[in-house]
Amino acid sequence: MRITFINPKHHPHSMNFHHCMDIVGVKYSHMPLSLPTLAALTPADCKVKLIDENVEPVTYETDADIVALTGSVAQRKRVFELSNEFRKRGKLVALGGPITFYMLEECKANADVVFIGEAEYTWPAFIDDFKKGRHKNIYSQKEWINMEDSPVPHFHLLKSSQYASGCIQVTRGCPYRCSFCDIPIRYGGHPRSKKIDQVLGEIRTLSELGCDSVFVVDDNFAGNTAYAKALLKEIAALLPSLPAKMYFYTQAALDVANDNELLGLFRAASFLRLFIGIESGDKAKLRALNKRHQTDIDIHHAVEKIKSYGITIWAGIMFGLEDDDPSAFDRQLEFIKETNFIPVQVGLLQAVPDTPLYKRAIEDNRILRLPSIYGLTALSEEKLSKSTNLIPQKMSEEELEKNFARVLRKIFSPESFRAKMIQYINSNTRNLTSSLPVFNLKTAMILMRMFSFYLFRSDRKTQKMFFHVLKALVSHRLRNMDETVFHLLAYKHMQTHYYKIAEICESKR
Ligand code: B12
Ligand code: SF4
Repeated sequence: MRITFINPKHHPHSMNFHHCMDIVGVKYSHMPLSLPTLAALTPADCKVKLIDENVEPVTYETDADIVALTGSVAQRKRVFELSNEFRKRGKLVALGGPITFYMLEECKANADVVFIGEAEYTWPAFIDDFKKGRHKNIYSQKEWINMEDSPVPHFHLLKSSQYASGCIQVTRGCPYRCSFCDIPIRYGGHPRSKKIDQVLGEIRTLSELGCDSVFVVDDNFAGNTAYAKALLKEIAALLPSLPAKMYFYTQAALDVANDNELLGLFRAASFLRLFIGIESGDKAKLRALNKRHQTDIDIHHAVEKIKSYGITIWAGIMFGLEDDDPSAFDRQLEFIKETNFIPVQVGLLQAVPDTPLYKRAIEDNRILRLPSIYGLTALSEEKLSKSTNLIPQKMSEEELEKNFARVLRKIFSPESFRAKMIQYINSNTRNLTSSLPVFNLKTAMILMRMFSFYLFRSDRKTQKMFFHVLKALVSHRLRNMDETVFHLLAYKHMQTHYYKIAEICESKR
Protein backbone atom coordinates (compact mmCIF):
# COMPACT_ATOMS: atom_id res chain seq x y z
CA MET A 1 0.00 0.00 0.00
CA ARG A 2 1.34 3.45 -0.92
CA ILE A 3 0.57 6.67 0.94
CA THR A 4 1.66 10.18 0.00
CA PHE A 5 1.42 12.78 2.76
CA ILE A 6 1.25 16.41 1.64
CA ASN A 7 1.61 19.71 3.45
CA PRO A 8 0.18 22.39 1.10
CA LYS A 9 2.02 25.63 0.49
CA HIS A 10 1.70 28.42 3.06
CA HIS A 11 1.10 32.05 2.26
CA PRO A 12 3.76 34.42 3.52
CA HIS A 13 2.88 35.14 7.15
CA SER A 14 4.45 36.86 10.08
CA MET A 15 6.08 33.74 11.51
CA ASN A 16 7.59 32.01 8.50
CA PHE A 17 10.30 34.50 7.50
CA HIS A 18 9.28 34.10 3.90
CA HIS A 19 10.95 37.34 2.83
CA CYS A 20 14.40 36.49 4.15
CA MET A 21 14.69 32.84 3.12
CA ASP A 22 16.59 34.00 0.02
CA ILE A 23 19.34 35.30 2.31
CA VAL A 24 19.34 32.25 4.55
CA GLY A 25 19.61 30.15 1.40
CA VAL A 26 16.82 27.67 2.17
CA LYS A 27 13.28 27.24 0.88
CA TYR A 28 11.24 27.41 4.08
CA SER A 29 11.60 28.36 7.71
CA HIS A 30 10.24 25.35 9.64
CA MET A 31 9.79 21.64 9.10
CA PRO A 32 6.17 20.51 9.25
CA LEU A 33 5.78 18.05 12.11
CA SER A 34 2.51 16.35 11.23
CA LEU A 35 3.94 14.65 8.13
CA PRO A 36 6.88 12.82 9.73
CA THR A 37 4.74 12.03 12.80
CA LEU A 38 2.04 10.42 10.65
CA ALA A 39 4.71 8.57 8.68
CA ALA A 40 5.97 7.11 11.96
CA LEU A 41 2.41 6.04 12.83
CA THR A 42 2.04 4.19 9.53
CA PRO A 43 2.72 0.45 9.60
CA ALA A 44 6.09 -0.56 8.15
CA ASP A 45 4.53 -2.58 5.31
CA CYS A 46 3.18 0.63 3.72
CA LYS A 47 5.30 2.68 1.32
CA VAL A 48 5.30 6.29 2.48
CA LYS A 49 6.26 9.52 0.72
CA LEU A 50 6.25 13.02 2.26
CA ILE A 51 5.82 16.17 0.18
CA ASP A 52 6.03 19.58 1.77
CA GLU A 53 4.92 21.94 -0.95
CA ASN A 54 6.87 24.73 0.72
CA VAL A 55 10.08 23.08 -0.43
CA GLU A 56 9.12 20.94 -3.44
CA PRO A 57 6.33 20.87 -6.01
CA VAL A 58 3.37 18.52 -5.83
CA THR A 59 2.88 16.28 -8.85
CA TYR A 60 -0.61 14.99 -9.50
CA GLU A 61 0.53 11.85 -11.26
CA THR A 62 1.14 9.41 -8.43
CA ASP A 63 0.84 5.69 -7.80
CA ALA A 64 -0.31 6.34 -4.23
CA ASP A 65 -3.42 4.54 -2.99
CA ILE A 66 -4.08 7.26 -0.43
CA VAL A 67 -3.22 10.94 -0.54
CA ALA A 68 -3.19 12.31 3.01
CA LEU A 69 -3.36 16.09 3.33
CA THR A 70 -2.67 18.21 6.39
CA GLY A 71 -3.51 21.87 6.82
CA SER A 72 -4.55 24.82 8.90
CA VAL A 73 -7.27 27.30 8.08
CA ALA A 74 -4.68 29.62 6.52
CA GLN A 75 -3.91 26.92 3.96
CA ARG A 76 -7.57 26.20 3.18
CA LYS A 77 -7.60 27.29 -0.45
CA ARG A 78 -4.68 25.12 -1.44
CA VAL A 79 -5.85 22.20 0.73
CA PHE A 80 -9.14 22.02 -1.14
CA GLU A 81 -7.51 22.59 -4.54
CA LEU A 82 -5.14 19.68 -4.00
CA SER A 83 -7.82 17.51 -2.54
CA ASN A 84 -10.10 17.98 -5.53
CA GLU A 85 -7.31 17.46 -8.07
CA PHE A 86 -6.40 14.13 -6.49
CA ARG A 87 -10.01 13.03 -6.17
CA LYS A 88 -10.57 13.83 -9.86
CA ARG A 89 -7.74 11.38 -10.53
CA GLY A 90 -9.48 8.69 -8.53
CA LYS A 91 -7.34 8.88 -5.38
CA LEU A 92 -8.73 8.45 -1.91
CA VAL A 93 -8.05 11.69 -0.04
CA ALA A 94 -7.65 11.76 3.74
CA LEU A 95 -7.57 15.14 5.46
CA GLY A 96 -6.55 16.15 8.96
CA GLY A 97 -4.90 18.93 10.96
CA PRO A 98 -6.25 22.08 12.64
CA ILE A 99 -8.30 23.02 9.55
CA THR A 100 -10.86 20.40 10.57
CA PHE A 101 -11.61 22.22 13.83
CA TYR A 102 -13.19 25.21 12.11
CA MET A 103 -14.06 24.05 8.62
CA LEU A 104 -15.44 20.60 9.25
CA GLU A 105 -18.28 20.81 6.76
CA GLU A 106 -15.98 22.05 3.99
CA CYS A 107 -13.48 19.34 4.87
CA LYS A 108 -16.13 16.64 4.68
CA ALA A 109 -17.31 17.98 1.32
CA ASN A 110 -13.80 18.07 -0.11
CA ALA A 111 -12.19 14.86 1.19
CA ASP A 112 -13.07 11.19 1.47
CA VAL A 113 -11.90 10.65 5.04
CA VAL A 114 -11.63 13.39 7.65
CA PHE A 115 -9.63 13.21 10.89
CA ILE A 116 -10.59 15.44 13.79
CA GLY A 117 -7.97 16.05 16.45
CA GLU A 118 -4.86 14.14 17.36
CA ALA A 119 -4.22 11.15 15.12
CA GLU A 120 -1.85 8.96 17.16
CA TYR A 121 -4.62 6.38 17.61
CA THR A 122 -7.03 7.16 14.78
CA TRP A 123 -4.54 7.01 11.88
CA PRO A 124 -3.36 3.43 12.63
CA ALA A 125 -7.01 2.45 13.19
CA PHE A 126 -7.94 3.86 9.77
CA ILE A 127 -5.09 2.02 8.01
CA ASP A 128 -6.27 -1.16 9.62
CA ASP A 129 -9.88 -0.50 8.54
CA PHE A 130 -8.74 0.45 5.03
CA LYS A 131 -6.82 -2.78 4.63
CA LYS A 132 -9.97 -4.65 5.62
CA GLY A 133 -12.01 -2.62 3.12
CA ARG A 134 -14.30 -1.03 5.70
CA HIS A 135 -12.95 2.38 6.58
CA LYS A 136 -15.16 5.15 7.94
CA ASN A 137 -15.49 8.71 6.60
CA ILE A 138 -14.79 10.40 9.90
CA TYR A 139 -12.27 9.54 12.58
CA SER A 140 -12.49 11.69 15.66
CA GLN A 141 -10.18 11.62 18.68
CA LYS A 142 -12.31 12.49 21.70
CA GLU A 143 -9.91 11.99 24.66
CA TRP A 144 -6.44 13.54 24.80
CA ILE A 145 -3.87 11.04 23.67
CA ASN A 146 -1.01 10.00 25.94
CA MET A 147 1.96 11.94 24.58
CA GLU A 148 4.22 9.03 25.36
CA ASP A 149 2.41 7.27 22.51
CA SER A 150 3.42 9.96 20.01
CA PRO A 151 6.30 8.41 18.10
CA VAL A 152 9.65 9.84 17.03
CA PRO A 153 8.81 11.60 13.76
CA HIS A 154 10.44 10.14 10.65
CA PHE A 155 12.51 13.28 10.08
CA HIS A 156 14.74 11.55 7.54
CA LEU A 157 11.83 11.53 5.04
CA LEU A 158 11.86 15.35 4.90
CA LYS A 159 14.33 17.36 2.85
CA SER A 160 15.94 18.71 6.01
CA SER A 161 18.56 20.84 4.25
CA GLN A 162 15.76 22.98 2.77
CA TYR A 163 14.62 24.32 6.15
CA ALA A 164 16.09 27.05 8.31
CA SER A 165 15.19 25.09 11.47
CA GLY A 166 14.21 21.65 12.57
CA CYS A 167 11.13 21.31 14.81
CA ILE A 168 10.17 19.12 17.72
CA GLN A 169 7.08 19.01 19.89
CA VAL A 170 7.59 18.10 23.51
CA THR A 171 4.26 18.93 25.16
CA ARG A 172 0.67 19.66 24.18
CA GLY A 173 -1.78 21.73 26.23
CA CYS A 174 -1.54 24.85 28.38
CA PRO A 175 -2.56 25.44 32.01
CA TYR A 176 -3.58 29.08 31.36
CA ARG A 177 -6.89 30.34 30.03
CA CYS A 178 -6.37 33.46 27.97
CA SER A 179 -9.82 34.38 26.72
CA PHE A 180 -8.85 34.64 23.04
CA CYS A 181 -6.87 31.41 22.81
CA ASP A 182 -8.12 27.98 21.79
CA ILE A 183 -5.05 25.97 22.78
CA PRO A 184 -6.43 24.74 26.14
CA ILE A 185 -9.68 23.83 24.36
CA ARG A 186 -8.06 21.99 21.47
CA TYR A 187 -5.08 20.44 23.25
CA GLY A 188 -6.10 20.37 26.91
CA GLY A 189 -5.68 22.42 30.02
CA HIS A 190 -2.89 20.30 31.50
CA PRO A 191 0.35 19.90 29.60
CA ARG A 192 1.03 16.35 28.46
CA SER A 193 4.60 15.49 27.65
CA LYS A 194 6.81 13.06 25.79
CA LYS A 195 9.40 11.01 27.63
CA ILE A 196 12.61 12.98 28.05
CA ASP A 197 14.70 10.22 26.48
CA GLN A 198 12.58 10.35 23.36
CA VAL A 199 12.97 14.12 23.12
CA LEU A 200 16.75 13.82 23.43
CA GLY A 201 16.69 11.20 20.67
CA GLU A 202 14.70 13.54 18.42
CA ILE A 203 17.21 16.34 19.01
CA ARG A 204 20.13 14.05 18.21
CA THR A 205 18.47 12.87 15.01
CA LEU A 206 17.91 16.46 13.86
CA SER A 207 21.51 17.30 14.64
CA GLU A 208 22.68 14.28 12.64
CA LEU A 209 20.52 15.47 9.75
CA GLY A 210 22.43 18.77 9.80
CA CYS A 211 20.01 21.06 11.69
CA ASP A 212 21.80 23.71 13.71
CA SER A 213 18.65 25.18 15.22
CA VAL A 214 15.45 23.68 16.56
CA PHE A 215 12.07 25.31 17.15
CA VAL A 216 10.35 23.58 20.05
CA VAL A 217 6.79 24.22 18.85
CA ASP A 218 5.03 23.84 22.24
CA ASP A 219 2.51 26.59 22.87
CA ASN A 220 3.72 27.07 26.41
CA PHE A 221 7.01 25.24 26.88
CA ALA A 222 7.12 25.73 30.64
CA GLY A 223 3.44 24.98 31.28
CA ASN A 224 4.70 22.14 33.44
CA THR A 225 7.68 23.80 35.08
CA ALA A 226 9.10 20.70 36.74
CA TYR A 227 9.13 18.82 33.44
CA ALA A 228 10.60 21.82 31.59
CA LYS A 229 13.44 22.08 34.10
CA ALA A 230 14.21 18.37 33.97
CA LEU A 231 14.25 18.44 30.17
CA LEU A 232 16.42 21.56 29.96
CA LYS A 233 18.98 19.99 32.29
CA GLU A 234 19.17 16.94 30.03
CA ILE A 235 19.41 19.04 26.87
CA ALA A 236 22.27 21.04 28.39
CA ALA A 237 24.05 17.78 29.15
CA LEU A 238 23.38 16.47 25.64
CA LEU A 239 24.69 19.48 23.70
CA PRO A 240 28.44 18.76 23.89
CA SER A 241 27.92 15.28 22.43
CA LEU A 242 26.03 16.46 19.34
CA PRO A 243 27.80 16.49 15.97
CA ALA A 244 27.57 20.30 15.78
CA LYS A 245 26.63 23.38 17.77
CA MET A 246 22.85 23.68 18.13
CA TYR A 247 20.51 26.27 19.56
CA PHE A 248 16.79 26.34 20.35
CA TYR A 249 13.85 28.67 20.49
CA THR A 250 10.35 28.13 21.79
CA GLN A 251 7.16 29.75 23.08
CA ALA A 252 6.56 30.56 26.74
CA ALA A 253 4.55 32.75 29.07
CA LEU A 254 5.97 35.88 30.71
CA ASP A 255 5.87 34.34 34.18
CA VAL A 256 9.04 32.37 33.35
CA ALA A 257 10.66 35.59 34.59
CA ASN A 258 9.62 34.64 38.16
CA ASP A 259 11.86 31.60 38.15
CA ASN A 260 15.61 32.26 38.16
CA GLU A 261 16.44 28.57 38.03
CA LEU A 262 14.32 28.11 34.91
CA LEU A 263 15.92 31.10 33.20
CA GLY A 264 19.37 29.79 34.05
CA LEU A 265 18.44 26.43 32.59
CA PHE A 266 17.14 28.01 29.37
CA ARG A 267 20.51 29.63 29.05
CA ALA A 268 22.44 26.48 29.85
CA ALA A 269 20.47 24.55 27.24
CA SER A 270 21.08 27.21 24.53
CA PHE A 271 17.50 28.44 24.30
CA LEU A 272 18.25 31.70 22.57
CA ARG A 273 14.79 33.11 21.94
CA LEU A 274 11.39 32.91 23.57
CA PHE A 275 8.25 33.87 21.74
CA ILE A 276 6.04 35.39 24.42
CA GLY A 277 2.50 36.55 23.76
CA ILE A 278 2.66 39.62 26.00
CA GLU A 279 -0.20 41.31 24.13
CA SER A 280 -0.34 44.55 26.10
CA GLY A 281 1.35 46.59 28.79
CA ASP A 282 -2.01 47.66 30.22
CA LYS A 283 -3.03 45.59 33.25
CA ALA A 284 -6.74 46.31 32.80
CA LYS A 285 -6.57 45.00 29.25
CA LEU A 286 -4.67 41.93 30.42
CA ARG A 287 -7.35 41.23 33.00
CA ALA A 288 -10.00 41.52 30.31
CA LEU A 289 -8.03 38.97 28.26
CA ASN A 290 -7.83 36.75 31.35
CA LYS A 291 -4.03 36.78 31.13
CA ARG A 292 -3.88 36.28 34.87
CA HIS A 293 -0.33 35.01 34.89
CA GLN A 294 0.76 38.45 33.75
CA THR A 295 -1.43 40.73 35.82
CA ASP A 296 0.55 40.63 39.06
CA ILE A 297 3.93 40.83 37.36
CA ASP A 298 5.87 44.03 36.82
CA ILE A 299 6.05 43.57 33.06
CA HIS A 300 9.00 45.89 32.40
CA HIS A 301 10.99 44.24 35.15
CA ALA A 302 10.13 40.75 33.86
CA VAL A 303 11.22 41.68 30.36
CA GLU A 304 14.55 43.07 31.58
CA LYS A 305 15.11 40.00 33.74
CA ILE A 306 14.66 37.60 30.82
CA LYS A 307 16.89 39.72 28.62
CA SER A 308 19.54 39.79 31.34
CA TYR A 309 19.93 36.04 30.81
CA GLY A 310 20.89 36.75 27.21
CA ILE A 311 17.54 35.54 25.90
CA THR A 312 15.81 37.46 23.12
CA ILE A 313 12.11 38.07 23.65
CA TRP A 314 10.11 37.80 20.50
CA ALA A 315 6.98 39.58 21.62
CA GLY A 316 3.42 39.05 20.49
CA ILE A 317 1.50 42.33 20.76
CA MET A 318 -2.17 42.88 20.06
CA PHE A 319 -3.98 45.94 18.83
CA GLY A 320 -7.72 46.54 18.67
CA LEU A 321 -8.38 45.14 22.13
CA GLU A 322 -11.83 45.36 23.68
CA ASP A 323 -12.89 48.90 24.53
CA ASP A 324 -9.83 50.35 22.77
CA ASP A 325 -10.19 53.80 21.32
CA PRO A 326 -7.68 55.23 18.81
CA SER A 327 -5.40 56.48 21.61
CA ALA A 328 -4.71 52.87 22.64
CA PHE A 329 -2.60 52.43 19.51
CA ASP A 330 -0.15 55.05 20.74
CA ARG A 331 0.03 53.55 24.21
CA GLN A 332 0.95 50.20 22.69
CA LEU A 333 3.59 51.89 20.53
CA GLU A 334 5.04 53.49 23.62
CA PHE A 335 5.07 50.10 25.39
CA ILE A 336 7.00 48.49 22.51
CA LYS A 337 9.47 51.36 22.63
CA GLU A 338 9.98 51.21 26.41
CA THR A 339 10.54 47.46 26.38
CA ASN A 340 12.71 47.62 23.26
CA PHE A 341 11.17 44.49 21.79
CA ILE A 342 13.02 43.90 18.56
CA PRO A 343 11.22 41.05 16.84
CA VAL A 344 7.53 41.78 17.38
CA GLN A 345 4.60 39.90 16.02
CA VAL A 346 1.63 42.22 15.90
CA GLY A 347 -1.98 41.57 15.08
CA LEU A 348 -5.51 42.71 15.72
CA LEU A 349 -7.48 40.88 18.36
CA GLN A 350 -9.71 38.31 16.66
CA ALA A 351 -12.33 36.02 18.11
CA VAL A 352 -11.50 32.37 17.49
CA PRO A 353 -14.50 30.03 17.55
CA ASP A 354 -15.26 28.26 20.84
CA THR A 355 -13.09 30.57 22.94
CA PRO A 356 -14.56 32.61 25.84
CA LEU A 357 -13.92 35.77 23.83
CA TYR A 358 -15.88 34.38 20.89
CA LYS A 359 -18.82 33.34 23.05
CA ARG A 360 -18.93 36.77 24.67
CA ALA A 361 -18.69 38.51 21.31
CA ILE A 362 -21.58 36.44 19.96
CA GLU A 363 -23.71 37.44 22.97
CA ASP A 364 -22.77 41.07 22.46
CA ASN A 365 -23.48 40.88 18.73
CA ARG A 366 -19.91 41.83 17.94
CA ILE A 367 -19.01 39.14 15.43
CA LEU A 368 -18.79 40.76 12.07
CA ARG A 369 -18.28 37.83 9.77
CA LEU A 370 -16.54 34.52 9.57
CA PRO A 371 -13.31 34.64 11.54
CA SER A 372 -10.64 36.05 9.34
CA ILE A 373 -8.10 35.15 11.99
CA TYR A 374 -5.90 33.04 9.89
CA GLY A 375 -6.12 35.38 6.98
CA LEU A 376 -4.83 38.70 8.11
CA THR A 377 -1.36 37.72 9.17
CA ALA A 378 -1.19 34.99 6.59
CA LEU A 379 -1.89 37.55 3.86
CA SER A 380 -4.47 35.49 2.12
CA GLU A 381 -5.74 37.24 -0.95
CA GLU A 382 -9.34 37.31 0.21
CA LYS A 383 -10.53 40.84 0.78
CA LEU A 384 -12.15 40.18 4.13
CA SER A 385 -8.90 38.92 5.48
CA LYS A 386 -7.61 42.42 5.91
CA SER A 387 -9.41 42.98 9.16
CA THR A 388 -10.58 41.40 12.36
CA ASN A 389 -13.89 39.60 12.80
CA LEU A 390 -14.75 41.74 15.84
CA ILE A 391 -16.75 44.94 15.56
CA PRO A 392 -14.69 47.61 17.32
CA GLN A 393 -16.54 49.28 20.19
CA LYS A 394 -15.03 52.73 20.33
CA MET A 395 -14.05 53.43 16.75
CA SER A 396 -15.21 52.56 13.27
CA GLU A 397 -13.69 49.69 11.32
CA GLU A 398 -12.03 52.22 9.02
CA GLU A 399 -10.45 53.97 11.99
CA LEU A 400 -9.25 50.64 13.34
CA GLU A 401 -7.59 49.69 10.07
CA LYS A 402 -6.16 53.14 9.48
CA ASN A 403 -4.60 53.20 12.93
CA PHE A 404 -3.34 49.65 12.57
CA ALA A 405 -1.63 50.57 9.29
CA ARG A 406 -0.15 53.63 10.96
CA VAL A 407 1.40 51.68 13.83
CA LEU A 408 2.70 48.98 11.49
CA ARG A 409 4.50 51.60 9.42
CA LYS A 410 5.93 53.09 12.59
CA ILE A 411 7.04 49.85 14.29
CA PHE A 412 8.72 48.50 11.18
CA SER A 413 10.23 51.72 9.88
CA PRO A 414 14.02 51.72 9.40
CA GLU A 415 14.25 54.59 11.91
CA SER A 416 12.49 52.67 14.70
CA PHE A 417 14.45 49.52 13.95
CA ARG A 418 17.73 51.44 13.97
CA ALA A 419 16.94 52.99 17.35
CA LYS A 420 16.06 49.60 18.83
CA MET A 421 19.17 47.94 17.46
CA ILE A 422 21.48 50.69 18.69
CA GLN A 423 19.93 50.42 22.15
CA TYR A 424 20.31 46.64 22.03
CA ILE A 425 23.95 46.71 20.94
CA ASN A 426 24.82 49.42 23.46
CA SER A 427 23.14 47.56 26.30
CA ASN A 428 25.15 45.25 28.46
CA THR A 429 23.01 42.27 27.53
CA ARG A 430 25.25 39.47 26.46
CA ASN A 431 23.51 37.21 24.06
CA LEU A 432 23.66 33.50 24.80
CA THR A 433 26.22 32.72 22.16
CA SER A 434 27.81 36.13 22.71
CA SER A 435 30.76 35.40 20.50
CA LEU A 436 31.42 35.22 16.82
CA PRO A 437 29.18 32.66 15.15
CA VAL A 438 30.61 29.44 13.86
CA PHE A 439 32.28 30.70 10.72
CA ASN A 440 31.74 28.25 7.93
CA LEU A 441 30.68 28.34 4.29
CA LYS A 442 26.99 28.53 5.26
CA THR A 443 27.39 31.53 7.58
CA ALA A 444 29.79 33.23 5.14
CA MET A 445 27.19 32.96 2.36
CA ILE A 446 24.45 34.30 4.64
CA LEU A 447 26.58 37.29 5.57
CA MET A 448 27.49 37.93 1.94
CA ARG A 449 23.86 37.82 0.81
CA MET A 450 22.79 39.99 3.74
CA PHE A 451 25.40 42.66 2.93
CA SER A 452 24.46 42.53 -0.73
CA PHE A 453 20.79 43.07 0.14
CA TYR A 454 21.28 45.92 2.58
CA LEU A 455 23.98 47.66 0.53
CA PHE A 456 22.59 47.30 -2.98
CA ARG A 457 18.93 46.33 -2.93
CA SER A 458 17.35 48.28 -0.10
CA ASP A 459 16.14 51.89 -0.03
CA ARG A 460 18.22 54.81 1.27
CA LYS A 461 16.68 54.86 4.75
CA THR A 462 17.21 51.14 5.20
CA GLN A 463 20.81 51.45 3.99
CA LYS A 464 21.39 54.22 6.48
CA MET A 465 19.97 52.05 9.27
CA PHE A 466 22.30 49.22 8.22
CA PHE A 467 25.39 51.46 8.35
CA HIS A 468 24.46 52.70 11.82
CA VAL A 469 23.94 49.17 13.10
CA LEU A 470 27.28 48.06 11.63
CA LYS A 471 29.04 51.03 13.17
CA ALA A 472 27.59 50.27 16.61
CA LEU A 473 28.49 46.62 16.25
CA VAL A 474 32.08 47.36 15.32
CA SER A 475 32.46 49.89 18.12
CA HIS A 476 31.38 47.17 20.57
CA ARG A 477 33.85 44.70 19.09
CA LEU A 478 31.13 42.64 17.42
CA ARG A 479 29.39 41.88 20.70
CA ASN A 480 26.18 39.92 20.06
CA MET A 481 27.02 39.72 16.39
CA ASP A 482 25.09 36.50 15.74
CA GLU A 483 21.85 37.77 17.29
CA THR A 484 22.31 41.08 15.46
CA VAL A 485 22.48 39.16 12.19
CA PHE A 486 19.29 37.32 13.18
CA HIS A 487 17.54 40.64 13.88
CA LEU A 488 18.66 42.04 10.52
CA LEU A 489 17.39 38.98 8.67
CA ALA A 490 14.10 38.95 10.56
CA TYR A 491 13.72 42.67 9.90
CA LYS A 492 13.88 42.16 6.14
CA HIS A 493 10.98 39.73 6.43
CA MET A 494 8.92 41.64 8.94
CA GLN A 495 9.20 45.00 7.24
CA THR A 496 8.12 43.56 3.87
CA HIS A 497 5.33 41.53 5.44
CA TYR A 498 3.87 44.18 7.70
CA TYR A 499 4.16 46.97 5.14
CA LYS A 500 2.06 44.78 2.83
CA ILE A 501 -0.54 44.38 5.55
CA ALA A 502 -0.46 48.15 6.11
CA GLU A 503 -1.09 48.60 2.39
CA ILE A 504 -4.08 46.24 2.52
CA CYS A 505 -5.49 48.08 5.53
CA GLU A 506 -5.01 51.43 3.81
CA SER A 507 -6.66 50.32 0.59
CA LYS A 508 -10.30 51.32 0.07
CA ARG A 509 -12.89 48.83 1.23
C1 B12 B 1 4.58 25.13 14.75
C2 B12 B 1 3.41 26.02 14.44
C3 B12 B 1 3.59 26.92 13.41
C4 B12 B 1 4.84 27.03 12.57
C5 B12 B 1 4.64 26.19 11.31
C6 B12 B 1 5.57 25.06 11.22
C7 B12 B 1 5.26 24.25 9.97
N1 B12 B 1 6.21 24.03 9.18
O1 B12 B 1 4.14 23.85 9.75
C8 B12 B 1 4.84 28.51 12.20
C9 B12 B 1 5.51 29.30 13.30
C10 B12 B 1 5.53 28.89 10.90
C11 B12 B 1 3.33 28.77 12.23
C12 B12 B 1 2.70 29.71 11.52
C13 B12 B 1 1.34 29.95 11.58
N2 B12 B 1 0.46 29.36 12.40
CO1 B12 B 1 0.90 27.90 13.54
N3 B12 B 1 1.17 26.64 14.87
C14 B12 B 1 2.18 25.91 15.14
C15 B12 B 1 1.86 25.06 16.39
C16 B12 B 1 2.40 25.81 17.60
C17 B12 B 1 2.38 23.65 16.40
C18 B12 B 1 2.04 22.84 15.14
C19 B12 B 1 2.77 21.54 15.20
O2 B12 B 1 3.85 21.39 14.67
N4 B12 B 1 2.21 20.56 15.91
C20 B12 B 1 2.75 19.21 16.06
C21 B12 B 1 2.07 18.27 15.08
C22 B12 B 1 2.53 16.85 15.31
O3 B12 B 1 0.69 18.36 15.36
P1 B12 B 1 -0.38 18.68 14.23
O4 B12 B 1 0.20 19.41 13.10
O5 B12 B 1 -1.59 19.24 14.87
O6 B12 B 1 -0.74 17.19 13.70
C23 B12 B 1 -1.42 16.26 14.53
C24 B12 B 1 -2.94 16.25 14.28
O7 B12 B 1 -3.46 17.53 13.93
C25 B12 B 1 -3.11 15.26 13.20
N5 B12 B 1 -2.98 15.67 11.80
C26 B12 B 1 -2.44 16.75 11.24
N6 B12 B 1 -2.50 16.68 9.91
C27 B12 B 1 -3.09 15.53 9.59
C28 B12 B 1 -3.37 14.95 8.35
C29 B12 B 1 -3.96 13.68 8.32
C30 B12 B 1 -4.25 13.06 7.01
C31 B12 B 1 -4.25 13.01 9.53
C32 B12 B 1 -4.81 11.67 9.51
C33 B12 B 1 -3.98 13.60 10.76
C34 B12 B 1 -3.40 14.85 10.77
O8 B12 B 1 -2.09 14.31 13.43
C35 B12 B 1 -0.96 14.89 14.10
C36 B12 B 1 -0.62 13.99 15.26
O9 B12 B 1 -1.63 13.99 16.22
C37 B12 B 1 0.29 25.05 16.34
C38 B12 B 1 -0.39 24.91 17.68
C39 B12 B 1 -0.51 23.48 18.08
N7 B12 B 1 -0.40 23.24 19.34
O10 B12 B 1 -0.67 22.56 17.27
C40 B12 B 1 -0.01 26.39 15.68
C41 B12 B 1 -1.22 26.49 14.77
C42 B12 B 1 -1.25 25.29 13.86
N8 B12 B 1 -0.91 27.67 13.98
C43 B12 B 1 -1.93 28.41 13.75
C44 B12 B 1 -1.87 29.64 13.05
C45 B12 B 1 -3.10 30.48 13.08
C46 B12 B 1 -0.72 30.04 12.38
C47 B12 B 1 -0.53 31.33 11.56
C48 B12 B 1 -1.67 31.81 10.71
C49 B12 B 1 -0.07 32.38 12.57
C50 B12 B 1 0.02 33.76 12.06
N9 B12 B 1 -0.80 34.56 12.69
O11 B12 B 1 0.77 34.08 11.18
C51 B12 B 1 0.66 30.96 10.70
C52 B12 B 1 0.19 30.34 9.38
C53 B12 B 1 0.59 28.96 9.14
C54 B12 B 1 0.07 28.41 7.85
N10 B12 B 1 -0.27 27.17 7.91
O12 B12 B 1 -0.08 29.03 6.86
C55 B12 B 1 -3.20 27.82 14.33
C56 B12 B 1 -4.05 27.15 13.26
C57 B12 B 1 -5.51 27.26 13.57
C58 B12 B 1 -6.37 26.49 12.64
N11 B12 B 1 -7.42 25.95 13.19
O13 B12 B 1 -6.14 26.35 11.48
C59 B12 B 1 -2.62 26.84 15.41
C60 B12 B 1 -3.45 25.61 15.70
C61 B12 B 1 -2.43 27.67 16.71
C62 B12 B 1 -3.71 28.29 17.21
N12 B12 B 1 -4.57 27.65 17.90
O14 B12 B 1 -3.94 29.42 16.98
N13 B12 B 1 2.71 27.87 13.05
S1 SF4 C 1 -0.52 31.20 27.74
FE1 SF4 C 1 -0.46 31.11 25.49
S2 SF4 C 1 -1.10 29.02 24.94
FE2 SF4 C 1 -1.68 29.36 27.07
S3 SF4 C 1 -3.82 30.04 27.01
FE3 SF4 C 1 -2.54 31.91 27.01
S4 SF4 C 1 -2.17 32.41 24.85
FE4 SF4 C 1 -2.95 30.28 24.93
